[in-house]
Amino acid sequence: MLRIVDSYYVKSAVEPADYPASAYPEFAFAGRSNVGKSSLINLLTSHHGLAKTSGTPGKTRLLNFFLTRYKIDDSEEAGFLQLTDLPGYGFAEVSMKEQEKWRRMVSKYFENREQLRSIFVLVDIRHPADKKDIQMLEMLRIRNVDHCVVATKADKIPITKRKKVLAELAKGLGLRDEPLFAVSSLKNTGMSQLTDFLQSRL
Ligand SMILES: Nc1nc2c(ncn2[C@@H]2O[C@H](COP(=O)(O)OP(=O)(O)OP(=O)(O)O)[C@@H](O)[C@H]2O)c(=O)[nH]1
Ligand SMILES: [Mg+2]
Repeated sequence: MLRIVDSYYVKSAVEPADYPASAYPEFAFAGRSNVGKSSLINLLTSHHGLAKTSGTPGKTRLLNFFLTRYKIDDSEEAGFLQLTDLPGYGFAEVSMKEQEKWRRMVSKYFENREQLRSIFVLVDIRHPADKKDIQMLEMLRIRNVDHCVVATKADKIPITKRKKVLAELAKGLGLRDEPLFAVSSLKNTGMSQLTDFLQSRL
């Protein structure tokens, strides 16, 4: 099992020239504003406050890069991987111009980041499949970027209903062979599926 043992904020950037120069394997977190991207990064790294979280959607406007050190099973040997917190989309009060800026920033990232291993696309488990999420998945498929879908805030749905809700979500999002996980950052559930997924993509 993979465990993240240390994590640091490296920098924020918009343009590829400003991305961190290191070549460690990288994973990014995408999803609507407020879906829980930053909360999930904090939980995966066990580093409260690493990524800024907020009840106000649209806080993260840049690509935020984090460097982490991980260990596997009982091995003393450590490896490095990077996590990127992507700015959220679908925030109602954002102008067309801002949306276009976002689209350009994110597509450049997908196209230029060579060490990018996979994207975690986060969707709120309570909401039916959303057009913006479907577009994000299309954006990744077209560019051949590996990804999985993470249904967040699973604590908001009774466990007895979860399977049905996930099946509907998978159908609504048009998932093919993409893995779908359910997690709760609040209750700290589902995390090992995500670290297993990370490990499988290293
Ligand atoms: N109930 C519940 N609330 C959560 C969970 N994860 C995050 N939240 C709450 O959802 C809100 C948004 O969380 P963030 O992690 O800041 O969301 P984000 O996707 O980073 O948002 P942006 O940076 O605006 O794109 C916060 O109020 C969190 O406390 C969860 O698993 N369960
Ligand atoms: Mg955030």
